Amino acid sequence: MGLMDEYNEAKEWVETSLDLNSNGEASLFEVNIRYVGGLLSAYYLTGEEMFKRKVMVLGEKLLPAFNTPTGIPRGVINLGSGTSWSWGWASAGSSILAEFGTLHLEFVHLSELSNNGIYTEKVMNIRKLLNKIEKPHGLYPNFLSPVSGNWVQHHVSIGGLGDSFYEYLIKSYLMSDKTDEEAKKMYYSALEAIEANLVQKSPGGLTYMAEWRGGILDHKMGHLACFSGGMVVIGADDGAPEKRQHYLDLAAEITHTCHESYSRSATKLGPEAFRFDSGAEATATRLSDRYYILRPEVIESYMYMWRLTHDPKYREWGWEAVEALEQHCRVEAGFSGIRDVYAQTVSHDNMQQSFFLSETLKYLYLLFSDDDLLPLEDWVFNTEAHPLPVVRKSCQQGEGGIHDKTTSE
Ligand code: DMJ
Repeated sequence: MGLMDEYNEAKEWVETSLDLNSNGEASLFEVNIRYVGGLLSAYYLTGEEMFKRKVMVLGEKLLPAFNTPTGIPRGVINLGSGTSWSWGWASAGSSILAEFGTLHLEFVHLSELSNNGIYTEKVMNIRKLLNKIEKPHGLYPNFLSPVSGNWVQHHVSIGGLGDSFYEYLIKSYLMSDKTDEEAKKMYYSALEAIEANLVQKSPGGLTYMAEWRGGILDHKMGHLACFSGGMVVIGADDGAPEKRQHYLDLAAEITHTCHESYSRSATKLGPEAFRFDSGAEATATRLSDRYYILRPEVIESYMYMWRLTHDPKYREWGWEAVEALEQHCRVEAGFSGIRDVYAQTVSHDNMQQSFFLSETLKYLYLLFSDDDLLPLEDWVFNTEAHPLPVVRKSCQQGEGGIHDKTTSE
């Protein structure tokens, strides 16, 4: 973006003030997607060795979390002491699918940069277990025990707790220069199971992805699940040829539904969760679901849909979001989340989440940029929108490539 003063200030801060030894509770998943992903991107975009040194130090500090009987990492780490434990709120000490399933892209790059296969081994071990374990109706439940390696509950969601696991399957394939056949297979089988069990059409004709609780559908879609329009469209080309148009249509329908969740509110911003039951169609029915915390997922799908279809409506929808953000979320010191998207007079929550800068604004910027800015053939965005380069076949590590080495065990 040419913001060199801001960049230099941030670089100086990372160099002198970023504390990688802090004692306290940190989420392995958040540290990975925000810090590891951010540092890797900064390195790849600038070639500045300092970012590489920092990310190498940080990567090593994450490894103790994998010391469990199954190798499935626990959710919480202390970077200072190297101890790790499970989230208190996750039932029976379980680990969460979207957390241990959202490490692959960053860990492959940690192995690439360090020339040390340990990171790739850790994530391939997770994949091996997920491949082996029985899946109800081909679906992946959200909670798994890092001790027994069994599912803990049968709750399945494309939104919170599940979301980026699916995203990382197709992105692992794309980032491997389309060599990671195992990730490809897992992605399309998972999508088939999602379509067979979760994808629904509302009486008003809106396509949505419901949640699944032990076989019973909850007709709700979280804002988080709206990333799936983008996910389905980036995978449309590499599925079975006869399914290509179907995937393009599904991606467009989901993105349309998510846009409806915005356009049916007074602020033209979407709620945290919207429902399709008791007469509701893409609207929140509970007070507690009415907030908007500057999340990116809907705009993320507009960006991918624009890049892959060039239908101008995605830029129009993106611009509607820009206007709504300006009108309702801009405050003196930046931007703030709002407590109720259906109230004309907004109440701010006094919080600017870091994903607003790294994702929401970045996806908007890309939506209005030319396709050759971070082209999708060369870059894959991690789940926090930090761009990582495709690892070209000719550069992959080891005899026969990074993937062959670890899947054969
Ligand atoms: C981001 O931190 C990531 O996109 C994550 O995968 C889930 N959603 C938040 C932003 O909403």
